[in-house]
Amino acid sequence: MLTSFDIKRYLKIVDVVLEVVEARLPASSRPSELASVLKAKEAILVLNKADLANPLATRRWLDYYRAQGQLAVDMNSQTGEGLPGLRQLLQKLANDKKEKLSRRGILHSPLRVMVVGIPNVGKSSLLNRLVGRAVARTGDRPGITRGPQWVRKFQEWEVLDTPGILGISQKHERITLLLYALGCIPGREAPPEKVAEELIYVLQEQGWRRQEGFEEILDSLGRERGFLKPGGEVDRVKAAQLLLREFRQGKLGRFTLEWPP
Ligand SMILES: Nc1nc2c(ncn2[C@@H]2O[C@H](COP(=O)(O)OP(=O)(O)O)[C@@H](O)[C@H]2O)c(=O)[nH]1
Ligand SMILES: [Mg+2]
Repeated sequence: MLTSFDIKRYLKIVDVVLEVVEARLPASSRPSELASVLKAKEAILVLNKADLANPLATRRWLDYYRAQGQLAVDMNSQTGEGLPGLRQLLQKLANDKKEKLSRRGILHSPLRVMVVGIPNVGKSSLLNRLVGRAVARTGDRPGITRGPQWVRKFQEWEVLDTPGILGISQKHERITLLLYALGCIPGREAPPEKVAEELIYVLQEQGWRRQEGFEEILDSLGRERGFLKPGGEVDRVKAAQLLLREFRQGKLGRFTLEWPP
C-alpha cells in the first residue's frame, strides 16, 4: 500500500499516472492533492465502474475532459471492458517516449505507469486487469522484499505493482456524504440515514422514486425486508444500510451522481 508520501517519491520515476475515479462521481472522486504533484506528469483519467454509471453521463464526462485536452477513458475493471482503449493510449505514449529517447541515442526505456486514486474506486481491480496473469516482475531480486516492483506486460510499458492510495480533499458536506455512499471513505462512520437521505435526494433529481418522501422510501424498504423494531416500527438505520448496499452494487439502476457543468 502506497501512501501519498510514497506516491510523491514514485512519481519522480513514473512517466504516466492512471488516475482512477468513480464513474458515478468523476469530478468529486478526484484526489485534489494530486493536482500539484501531477503537473509535470502525463495523466490518464480512468472513469472506472462505468457499468454502474449512467452511460449518457459517462459520455458527457469523457467529452468534457477530452475537450480540456485531458486523456480520459471509461472502464469496467470487473469485466475488462474498455481495456483495449486504455492499452492503445499507453502504447501510443510509449511510442512517443521511445521516439523522443531514440533521438538522444537511448534505445530502450519502457514507459513507466502508476495507478493512483482514492479508496474503493477499483485501483487494484484495474491493475489486475491491466497486467493480467502473464506477469513478469522486473527488477526483482530474490530474497529481498523491496516494496513495490515494476510489472512488465508488454515490451513497451511497465506498471508499478502496487496502486497509490490518496485521500479525498476537504469537500462540501454533501459531497462527503456521496463519497460515503460510494464506499470511498473507509474506517470512519457516517450515520447511514444521513448518507441515504442525501443519496435519495440526488437520485430523485434524476427521476428515481420521485413521488415518495425520504422516510416513506426507507419505511417501504424496511417493511419489505422485515427490518422492524420490537414495536413494529421500521428500523430505518437498517433500511438505510440496505439502500446504500444496493446502490453500491448497482441494484437500484445506473446512476451518475454529478454531471459535467
Ligand atoms: N461493478 C464494478 N465493480 C468494480 C469495478 N472495479 C472494481 N469493482 C469492485 O469495487 C470494489 C473495490 O475494488 P478495488 O479494486 O479493491 O478498489 P481499490 O480500493 O481502489 O483498490 C471491489 O468489490 C471490486 O470488485 C468495476 O469496474 N465495476
Ligand atoms: Mg486496492
